[in-house]
Amino acid sequence: DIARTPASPDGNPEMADAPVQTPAPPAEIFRKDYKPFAWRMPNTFLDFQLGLDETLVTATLEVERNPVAEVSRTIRLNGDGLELVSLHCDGADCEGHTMDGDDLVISLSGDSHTLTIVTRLAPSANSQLMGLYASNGMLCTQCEAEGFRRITFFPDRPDVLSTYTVRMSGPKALFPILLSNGNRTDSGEEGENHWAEWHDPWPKPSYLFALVAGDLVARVDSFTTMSGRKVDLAVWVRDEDLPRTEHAMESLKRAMTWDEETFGREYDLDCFNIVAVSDFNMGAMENKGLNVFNTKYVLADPETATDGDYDGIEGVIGHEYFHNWSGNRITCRDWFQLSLKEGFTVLRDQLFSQDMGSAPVKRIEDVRVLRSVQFPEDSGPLAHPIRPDSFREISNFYTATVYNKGAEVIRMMRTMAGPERFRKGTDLYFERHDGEAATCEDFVSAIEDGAGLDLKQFRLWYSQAGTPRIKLDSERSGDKLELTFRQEVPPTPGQDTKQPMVIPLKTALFDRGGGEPAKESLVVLDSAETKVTIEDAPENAVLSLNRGFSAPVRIERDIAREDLAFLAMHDDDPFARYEAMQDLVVGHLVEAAGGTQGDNSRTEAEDAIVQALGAILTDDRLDDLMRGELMLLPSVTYLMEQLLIADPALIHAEREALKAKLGASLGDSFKALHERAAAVPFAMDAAAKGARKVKSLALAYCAAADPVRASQMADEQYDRADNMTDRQGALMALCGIDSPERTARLLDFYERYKGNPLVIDKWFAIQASSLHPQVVEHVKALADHPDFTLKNPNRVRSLYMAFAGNPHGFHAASGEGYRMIADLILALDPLNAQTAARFVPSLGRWRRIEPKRAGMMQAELQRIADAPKLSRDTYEQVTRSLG
Ligand code: 0A1
Ligand code: ZN
Repeated sequence: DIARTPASPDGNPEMADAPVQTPAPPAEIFRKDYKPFAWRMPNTFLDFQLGLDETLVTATLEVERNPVAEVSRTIRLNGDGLELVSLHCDGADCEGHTMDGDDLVISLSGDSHTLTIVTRLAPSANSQLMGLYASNGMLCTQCEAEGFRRITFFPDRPDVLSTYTVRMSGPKALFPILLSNGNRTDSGEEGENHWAEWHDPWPKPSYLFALVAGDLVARVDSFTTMSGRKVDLAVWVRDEDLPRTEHAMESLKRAMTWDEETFGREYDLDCFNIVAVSDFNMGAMENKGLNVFNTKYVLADPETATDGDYDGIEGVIGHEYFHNWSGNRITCRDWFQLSLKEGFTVLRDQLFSQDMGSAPVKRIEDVRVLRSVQFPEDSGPLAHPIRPDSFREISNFYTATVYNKGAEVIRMMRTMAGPERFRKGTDLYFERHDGEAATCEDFVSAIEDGAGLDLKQFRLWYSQAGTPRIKLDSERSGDKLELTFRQEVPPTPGQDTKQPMVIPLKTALFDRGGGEPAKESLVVLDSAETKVTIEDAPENAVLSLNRGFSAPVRIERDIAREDLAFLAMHDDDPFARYEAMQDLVVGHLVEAAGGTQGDNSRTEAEDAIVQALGAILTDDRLDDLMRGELMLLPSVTYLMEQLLIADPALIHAEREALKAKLGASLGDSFKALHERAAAVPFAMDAAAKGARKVKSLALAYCAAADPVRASQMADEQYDRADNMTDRQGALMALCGIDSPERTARLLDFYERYKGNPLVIDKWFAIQASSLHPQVVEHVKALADHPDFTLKNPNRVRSLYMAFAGNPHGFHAASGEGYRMIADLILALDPLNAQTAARFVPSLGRWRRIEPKRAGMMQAELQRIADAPKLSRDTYEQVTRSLG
């Protein structure tokens, strides 16, 4: 049984009063221990008597023996801090039942029974935002991964599928809108109260259950599917937010069309509802027919949302919608298979966004996220395979590895098969496993059979953690170029030795003499050492490698600076061009921060970068969206990843110095670019979005070189702004400069947007991520601001995630940054364990940081570990991080 022993106290009101004991460490659960559940749950009826302070839930569960599981005389129903009001079995008092921790274990003698369970919930007191909770006067649920057990006793595991019928009733004045999964089948009024009944015809696991009740209004629309069925669409928000829902609705319709055209997937209910809530632990949730979203991924208008926000909304709306097939119609057998739905759905949302906008730019953005978030995870104490082997708290495994590396792994299959054969593979997967709770192995086999690939060795990507390193040596003999690729997968916690992986690398050879580039070819590495010979290689051949980032690996090779500069200017693969530019900068900064660079070499490196960037600024073959990518310097996190032991202050200082040098050397070009971009009127097309992107980047370079003059430019950009992208860009530049304008503009921004929580989040985040010398003091003061609260995850993240990602604040030499994050974790843990635990990884990087800071980080982790009462979430992350 994969159900496990109960949670440590997590702030549930019922548990808060329990006597304080030293809790046993939470149990570790293993993938290998999976066993099917002994019972089936064909039909589930839920009746909710809704109230903000108290909700009564009557669950009527049909249970019958599962013929393919071991026979059991009991049924274990998971609970988490539940108050049991009554329990009946087949209409009579149920005698044979016990509590095992939070779980309810009931003796059952026959082959099928009906259990009736009444539980009492306190939604307003639910600060964990899991199960049923109150947000802004409305009620909503979050059940993935194990939140349904906070609503009623149930086999809360994804392989138990049931057909749900939900009735809910409550005061009409408080909850005029009543929503659940599937289609509404009936409704009525009873005095002050009203009720609605919903039926979801598709059997689903409990984590996809949802209910929403509140005073909401909808933007409605409709979509006709490819087989001609009409689907009613609605985006539900609070009244004042209605004008900001157009983009979400348009994104939804685009996603529905795209999934039909690209994956042949059609929607399967009569309605599709999206609800925006302001208190939410994650981005959004794919509950069947009733997606619940963080307001951040729904609400947008040009005045309050940036271009990045617009893209985020399109991507997340797509992601949740695509889950209807990759996640809901085919779900996961157990939580170890999470990447089955998440890796595949991330790939689907990435391809969707690629098709909706600039494909190369989207690819570059996705790789940037992977390398700055997932690569550090893969090289640190929390490294795990995309299909983990064990966990204590599943919420901790909603990671960049499971999501983003998971997507890369499936993308590699697609690269090896080509899009048409890949589609045959996914068609077979959907056909074979529709209606099932499947495994990653099922997915790989379907792709293997449908696409005609041999993925035997490729499966290692599911079991081995760590980012493979490829070392390339090349040797010329006559006209031939001999390439030797050596691969190595570094050891990770619990995995000391690794086997060679299958690594598809797209390559092309360029002739620096000006000849045509050779046709792109795919080199597939599958052994520790692979040799490739290129015949008739031109004298000045330059190899372009891992084009489009065809494999999520690190490449190490000796390549001349001139060759990189050549690729940065001429490679016809946009990603490779970006990569060459990054490598040029990384090479210099790593040497500079490592102290291994002489003066001459520094000047030469800087000159090469100035020259390459100068060419990029004026290259009229580039569109501005792409130009913006090429202008970005690698992040400090990414740079730190390149060093075994990093000094964050040194890296940050060198990066800022380079920015200033570039700003000074190319000052005129930056100003000209800024001027040209400022003249482009506001629109949502690629050209205008590109102009806004390069505008704020040019401003940032100018600010690094000449803060006083740039202050004026920023001031002007701020004043002229008719959209949030420009206004935020200007404020970010101003925020790093110690000047009177800074204070005035921050005040202006606050006054302008004080009624809009999402924009006030930006106000906090801009200050917490600023380059200002006093950023630590600023963040401390902001924590005492009347608008700051630990109760809203968006607000917490806007201040503290931004700060934890600000190298210059977080890694302050005094250790104050570390202390602040540890204090936050301790304060937040009892309120919202999931969100608290997400701050641990930033401290967990200590082994890769210079000794003085490492000691302070480790001490803060230890201080958290020593706290008397930690949630399972934080306990697991802290103990793994201390290792
Ligand atoms: N399945 C969702 C992510 C998600 C997971 C857990 C949550 O609980 C707070 C919420 C959302 C997705 O991939 O979008
Ligand atoms: Zn997802």
